[in-house]
Formats: sequence, structure tokens, C-alpha cells
Amino acid sequence: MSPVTSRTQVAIVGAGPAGLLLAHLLAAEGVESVVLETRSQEYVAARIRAGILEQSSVDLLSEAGLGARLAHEGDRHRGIYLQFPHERHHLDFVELVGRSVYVYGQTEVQKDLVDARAAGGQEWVYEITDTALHEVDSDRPSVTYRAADGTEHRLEADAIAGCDGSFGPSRSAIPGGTTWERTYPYAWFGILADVAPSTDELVYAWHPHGFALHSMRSDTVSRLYLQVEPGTDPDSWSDDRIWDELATRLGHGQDGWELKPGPITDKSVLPMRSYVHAPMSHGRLFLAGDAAHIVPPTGAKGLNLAIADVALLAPALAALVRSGDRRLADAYSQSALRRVWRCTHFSWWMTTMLHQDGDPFSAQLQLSQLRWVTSSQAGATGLAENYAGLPFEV
Ligand code: RFL
Ligand code: PHB
Repeated sequence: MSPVTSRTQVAIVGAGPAGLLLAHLLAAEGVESVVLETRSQEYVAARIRAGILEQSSVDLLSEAGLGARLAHEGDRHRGIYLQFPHERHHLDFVELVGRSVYVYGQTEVQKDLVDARAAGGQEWVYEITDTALHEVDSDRPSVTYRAADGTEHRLEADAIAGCDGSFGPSRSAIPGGTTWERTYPYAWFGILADVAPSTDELVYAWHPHGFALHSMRSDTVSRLYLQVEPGTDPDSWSDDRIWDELATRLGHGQDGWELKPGPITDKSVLPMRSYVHAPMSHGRLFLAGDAAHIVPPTGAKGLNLAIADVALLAPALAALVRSGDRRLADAYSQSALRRVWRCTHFSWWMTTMLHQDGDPFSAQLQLSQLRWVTSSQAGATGLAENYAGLPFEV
């Protein structure tokens, strides 16, 4: 049987933050899109991922009409704490670079996007299988897929946006190209706990046992991470062992500071990887977010980079499909990759400065770097500028 064929201006593969934000920005420009997603809407909504938004991401979401709940429930932070044995230093980004960051989880961003797109009458299809991209270098690219009821579909479009994360099919529809990759010899053990955060702002801790991070989701929910061996089974650590190790690495008892434990509601182990694919476009296919690049989470950049890509891609696609003007579309890959490489470098730098790699020489270099970043205005400003996020043009 021949597939059910339909048509739209932009076919968006993937309903994560990149795909839904793109659909939202295109709708604001009067461009129609259809979003295709393999998972269910509930599954995507429940995924626990990033927690920090840069100022530029907050500005963009607010300008796009997605900032109402963020303005009330997002927690503005002036900076972060950097810690190493016997010392905890606050880096005040507002003082250093006039920008701040916001604690507002990816689950919340995702919820706001779903609500806004539902209100806007977005066409989307969840729980599809067999997604395949066709003729992306022609003027009539298309996506074929099987719907949950088993029917075969062909969606024709003027352009395709590959927002399907690191395992989706879009990246491999770009012929040739180059990938750069680094796998780190450690992983993060992340927990979510029903307990008030023991800190007002995030603590990034260097410790001889390995890195630890105290983050948060709200006044009553904490998010914490421990550096562990890749392949660690989260169930092999008891809750007591997790809290004891966090207390040690985060400096419980140091200058009277205490880590308050609480019921753990989620445990997971995340691999640490850097990955960049170039070019990010080919013909009428454009990649955005994790489909084109992955950063280790230490710099809190993954979600922010996805938002930055889409901020460039939406006007480029609008010009392309409305008037055939390819100028922004042709510039997209190169413009996006400038920021991608800056964030890739910053994420690699934060990661290698804070994690134990088993080499005593590295440990001494890391401590020297941490002392410099926490005592020199120039060192602190460099970290602050990158962490709080460079303006979108850079
Ligand atoms: P997403 O969020 O992965 O969304 C891609 C969507 O595409 C769908 N998909 C397909 N759809 C149709 N057909 C196919 N064949 C498809 N294949 C896949 C997927 O189901 C999914 O819904 O990518 P996007 O939109 O680019 O957003 C990027 C961010 O999600 C990502 O950068 C961050 O979450 C990265 N990340 C973290 N970043 C941080 O800054 N801090 C963190 O603490 C943090 N934790 C994480 C993370 C990423 C994780 N993943 C990807 C393993 C924790 C995890 C577990
Ligand atoms: C988080 O809250 O999940 C989080 C915060 C900062 C990071 C990574 C993860 O660098």
C-alpha cells in the first residue's frame, strides 16, 4: 500500500526542547510545521535532564512568550561556588560580567513548550517508528514513518529540521562531513532527592575521591551528582553510601556547613562525551541541538546550546520557505558552529579541571587552575563569561 502523503512547510524530527522551540518560533513567523517524535509525550515530559538556563536562553524564551512561569518559578542565581579541600569560593557572575543564570529544569521548559504548542494548535505525531529522511538535497525533501496504528506516512516539506538528539537518523542523512569526538574516562551518578537544597547556589567540588556537584530543582527538591566509573550500576550504591560520599566530597562539617540528606526519588548514571558534527546542514536538511553536538554536563551547556541553535535556525528557515532566500540558511552551519565550539571548549575545560583522572600530575595542575580561577579577576571573569553565556551573536 502506498503511504498516506501530506505536506507542510517544515518537517521537524524530534519533540525535545530544540524541536518544540523551533516549531514555536516558526509559528510566530507564520510558518507551518509538523513535529514527529518516536517517544510518547508523557515519556518526553518525564525525562530528567538539564537544570540551568543562561541569561540569553531566558531572554529568548521570554521574548517568545514562554517566560510567564519561568519568571515566577525560575530561581535567579548570581553565580556558583567552586570548592576544593578546605576552601569554598563564590564566583559572582553579576559582579564579574553583569549576567546571571537561572535554575529552571528542562522538564519545566519542556512542559511550557508543550502547553504553548498545544494552545497554538501545533500538528505533532508521537510514537512513530521507522523514521527515514529522503531527498534532502532536492527542493522536495520528505520524511517517511510508521504511525502508532501501523499506517505508513510520507510527510513532504520545503525543509527538514533534524532535532532528533544524538541517536536520531537525521545526522546520518548528511553525506560526508566530519565528526570530532572525545569520551571521558568517568561518568556522573545523578540523584534527585526530596530535600531542601543545603546551598543557595550550585557547588562544584574538586575532591581526591572525585568530582561532586550540588544542584537543585526547587526549594524542596535537590539534584546532586558524583563522579563514578563508567558503567557503574546505580543500584549497586545504597542511599546511605551515596549521601556519605556526597557529604565527604562536598565538605560536610567544613566551616560549619552541613549537607542535609533526604529521600532519593531517582538515580541514574550518565556517560560523559564531547561530540561535534560539521556541517550542520546539507541542502534542505538542518540539524539543531544534540543531533549535531554533545557536551559533557559540567558546563551546563547542552540545553542552552540547543536553544541557541534554534534562535539562529528559525529566522533562516522562515526566509527560506517564505521567499526562497537562502542567505541565512547557507550561513547557519558556520554561525552555529562558532558557538558550539566555544561551549565545547568551555565544557571540556570545566570537566578536565574538576574530575580526577588518576594522574597525580593532573591533580596538581587542577588545583593550581582552581586557585587561579578563584583568586584572579581575569580567571574568574573568563569562567563567568562562559558559564553565564555569551550573547547570541558570538
Ligand atoms: P533531545 O532532548 O534528546 O530531543 C531529541 C528528541 O528526538 C527524538 N527522536 C526521534 N524522533 C523521531 N524519530 C526518530 N527516529 C527519533 N530519534 C530520536 C527523541 O526521542 C527526543 O525526544 O535533544 P534536543 O532537543 O537537542 O535537546 C538537547 C538537550 O536535551 C540536551 O542537550 C541536554 O539535556 C543534555 N543533558 C544535560 N545538559 C545539561 O546542560 N545539564 C544536564 O544536567 C544534562 N543532563 C543531558 C542530561 C542529556 C541526557 N541524555 C541525552 C542522555 C542527562 C541526560 C540523561
Ligand atoms: C543540573 O541541575 O542537573 C545540573 C546543573 C549544572 C550542571 C549540570 C547539571 O553543570
